[in-house]
Amino acid sequence: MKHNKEAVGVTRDQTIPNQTATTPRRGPPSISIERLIDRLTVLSQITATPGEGITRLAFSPEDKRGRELFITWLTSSDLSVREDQAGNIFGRAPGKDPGAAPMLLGSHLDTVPQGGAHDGALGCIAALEVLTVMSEAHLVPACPVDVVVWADEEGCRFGGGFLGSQIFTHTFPAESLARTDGEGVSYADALQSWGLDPLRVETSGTRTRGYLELHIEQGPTLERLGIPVGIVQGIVGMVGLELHLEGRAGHAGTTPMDARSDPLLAAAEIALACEAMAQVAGNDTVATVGTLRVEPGASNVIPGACDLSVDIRSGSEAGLQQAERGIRDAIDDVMQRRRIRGRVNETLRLPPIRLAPRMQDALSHACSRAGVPIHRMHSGAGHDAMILAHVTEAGMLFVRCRGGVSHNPAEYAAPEDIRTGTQILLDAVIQLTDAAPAL
Ligand code: HGY
Ligand code: MN
Ligand code: MN
Repeated sequence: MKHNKEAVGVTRDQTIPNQTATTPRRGPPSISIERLIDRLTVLSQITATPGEGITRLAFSPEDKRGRELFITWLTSSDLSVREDQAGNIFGRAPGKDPGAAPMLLGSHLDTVPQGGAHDGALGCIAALEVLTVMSEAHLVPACPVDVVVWADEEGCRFGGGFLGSQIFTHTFPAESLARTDGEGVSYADALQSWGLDPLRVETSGTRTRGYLELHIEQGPTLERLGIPVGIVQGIVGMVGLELHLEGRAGHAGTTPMDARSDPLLAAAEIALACEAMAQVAGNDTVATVGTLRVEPGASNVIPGACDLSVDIRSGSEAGLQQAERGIRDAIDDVMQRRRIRGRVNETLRLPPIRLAPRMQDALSHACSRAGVPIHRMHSGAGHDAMILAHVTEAGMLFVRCRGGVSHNPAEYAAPEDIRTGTQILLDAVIQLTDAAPAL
């Protein structure tokens, strides 16, 4: 299937020509944008919600089919494939010294419900394209290079997320394996049903030379600046909470308003408090109630219980703490005033992190050589790179996406931007792995 050539509508004069004249080193070989877009298109057809976006929730049949397809591509590119006990997939090019610490390039294939075709998938397919082109050009890295598919990055099914990369880096809270999805299936059950035992992940996993991830920006900055790619300097910190609120179910018609303990109204006040506390914390602090489940869920029954999620993020630890404190205080106040019982569970706590200067520099040199403006920026989205950053030098390259839209079927990145981003990733990998022509 040929990719559509719909442009993003950015005219050349909007881009900021690169000022730094560097002596052009022979550029990297050319990636195949046709192969990359075809793979992205074929993969996007694996979804639980055809016609309504991409849905491949972690450890679902669709996730399994997407992974199996990707494994056929890894194998057909002569990469040796292995899967660890957390469900992470590694496709390896051995390099000149197969015993050296590997360079990792990756992202994720699981999606949010009714998401887009690029979030995660683009990074995996671009990483594979990089290794494929290096092999076709007989460019041999000094060390092994792994294309990595991290398991359950999104965390939509069990809450939290970053399961695979956290288990790989031994930063996953083991008690989270008991968390269950909407059907009562636990993380541990889901992993076990795939024959996986995350507590047996081998310890050698954290010996790595570095990590790079290409990802759509999922925000409007690059499009607004008219720049195709951005180099990520840092990623926001995140706190995830899950609230279970209990009141008293009752008859919608016969229960006077002043005799009610309605958990849904408590949830409504809490959601508004999240908005207010994020605004008070300012800067780039955000807070979101993304899920709400009401029981028993009938129009003539006052809700007896409800469950809701709270997602808090900030580029600063102080902003994150301030927003979380304000939201927790509001939760306590609302529950007391409305005679609501319940509990607040933490599903995720990740500090804001800075990405490695060495990775940023490799990406910016590659931008220079490609004649592409160098734009350093922060990420409001969480990524596996923020987990890898705890054990190795991690870097990220963003690709412009139309309208900044993501976690939405309308998510889209133009082929020419994908080509630019993948070429820059390729050049950075050649630099970072001292790749040289095969003798
Ligand atoms: O939630 C995030 O920022 C990412 O999409 N997992
Ligand atoms: Mn996502
Ligand atoms: Mn993602």
